[in-house]
Amino acid sequence: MVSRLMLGCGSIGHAIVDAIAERPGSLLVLSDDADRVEALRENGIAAERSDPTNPVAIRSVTRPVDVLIVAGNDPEANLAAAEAGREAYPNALLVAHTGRSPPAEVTEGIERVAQRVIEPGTAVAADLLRRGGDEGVRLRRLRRVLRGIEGTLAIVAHDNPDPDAIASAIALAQVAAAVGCDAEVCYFGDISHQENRAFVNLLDLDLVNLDSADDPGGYGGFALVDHSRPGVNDGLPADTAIDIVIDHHPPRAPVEARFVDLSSDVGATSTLLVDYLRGLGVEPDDPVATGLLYGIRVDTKDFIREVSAMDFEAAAYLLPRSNEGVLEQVEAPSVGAETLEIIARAIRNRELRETVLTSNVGRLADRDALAQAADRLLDLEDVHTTLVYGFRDRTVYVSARARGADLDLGETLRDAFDEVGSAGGHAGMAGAQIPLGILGDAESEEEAASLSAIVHNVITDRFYGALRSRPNREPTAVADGDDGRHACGDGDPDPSSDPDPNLNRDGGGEHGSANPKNSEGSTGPNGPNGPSDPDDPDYSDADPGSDGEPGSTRNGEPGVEYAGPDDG
Ligand SMILES: [Mn+2]
Repeated sequence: MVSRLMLGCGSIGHAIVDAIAERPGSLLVLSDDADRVEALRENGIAAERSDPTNPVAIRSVTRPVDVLIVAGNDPEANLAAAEAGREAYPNALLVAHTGRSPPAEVTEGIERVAQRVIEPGTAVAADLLRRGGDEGVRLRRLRRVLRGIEGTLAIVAHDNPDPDAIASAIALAQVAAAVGCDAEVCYFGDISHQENRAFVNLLDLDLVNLDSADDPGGYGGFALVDHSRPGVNDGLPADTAIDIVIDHHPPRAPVEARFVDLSSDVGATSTLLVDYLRGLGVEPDDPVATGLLYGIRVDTKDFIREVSAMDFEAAAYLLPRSNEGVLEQVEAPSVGAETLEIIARAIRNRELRETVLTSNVGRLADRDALAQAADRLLDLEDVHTTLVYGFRDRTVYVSARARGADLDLGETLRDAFDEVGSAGGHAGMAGAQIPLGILGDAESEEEAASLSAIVHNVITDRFYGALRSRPNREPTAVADGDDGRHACGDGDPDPSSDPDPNLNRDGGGEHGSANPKNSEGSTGPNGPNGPSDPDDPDYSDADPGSDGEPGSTRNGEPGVEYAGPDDG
């Protein structure tokens, strides 16, 4: 049983408490906030009032501690708690949250004492579940089981294995080799699908095709990947003693093995294997990385089916290590390398505030990828709104998505960006463009980085500012001084029926971005998945006579534009 001690309990702490409440093992929370302790106790969580930054107070907890979790909101307090926790329990696995907006020295200090660091923006349940300490315990256990195998370990994929099963098996073989365990990747049945065959051939994988008539007794141990029971979807005798099971399918019957990882909150077993490789410090070789990436893509249907934050992170990790050329030969990829790179960057740079995710992808080669990134990130758990942006050709491009009808994104983006550029779209899907003027001529990496930082500040300040002043899409009420803007969209959750949003604006002095190909026009019957990119209205192309547009009049004076006051 894992014994966990939490030091400080902010919003991340609560998320972790919720995530591990159902898990085996114990949890005790130390906090100096009497109200918080009271609230936790009312919810049946063991909590004590004590100073979480005092080693003596921490040590006075009279039970063994396997995992220490530092989870307050305040960065400095978290650093102090991490150091105190490390001093009190030198051998415990220390998982520490940096707190909100941590200064660099806090992050560095925490990285010095903690084995795992939870950075802001990773507050996704599946993530926390693993990072909340269980992962470290799991890694040690897997290593122990692998080391204990005498002879050769048979890593068995399910019958007629798919890429996820094959990739997971070869990845586990690499993990086994790294800890000194000899392993063979095996399967029953055929690899019949031509893409799967090409996959095995191009990666030059060494797989053993077993026959159920064979006696499997020659192996020193058995691991099952991408399925969980011997004799069910594989050719092993049902009474085979299993050492390791790693699978992402919810089991239909109890699973018995010395090591079991059944994490059904990820889209692919390959994602789980990425976690083991990273956790154990095993750098995946080229076929393993390529195979795992392909496994994730196939199992999540290119990141649209049952995809989790961990799948995206795993893909982002694998992408630079994998051989894109091989995958291109295996299939005609429906997501190009460029697009995947933008999506990966969007994942890596994501910032999450409650349910709103923003991400700066920096310099763009392909702006169509923005819309796809905004779409995909909306699949993340607990994310209701996404805003992804980047820049190219002296222009910042913004793409945003929302689900649920309580926010009108088109209006929000107009509020946020019309003053400095042009914006359009409807409730669930919107875009904006902001000219950078000469500021956009960043040539060197350094200039691009500082430009990226400026863009980040401007976009997030304006967007969150607009969100605050327009928190909800009220079905009937019209906010003071806001007359007209809601007139057409009110109470109508179906964005495709919104007429041209620009007509909502009263023309006096304020120039709507009169754009004939705005998103409403292009969503029509095709809906959000239509062939045209609905949210990136190309205002400048469509409207050559845009001199009067607020955005373009400021073209030449970006400094003034960005230093200017926010929307009042
Ligand atoms: Mn699978």
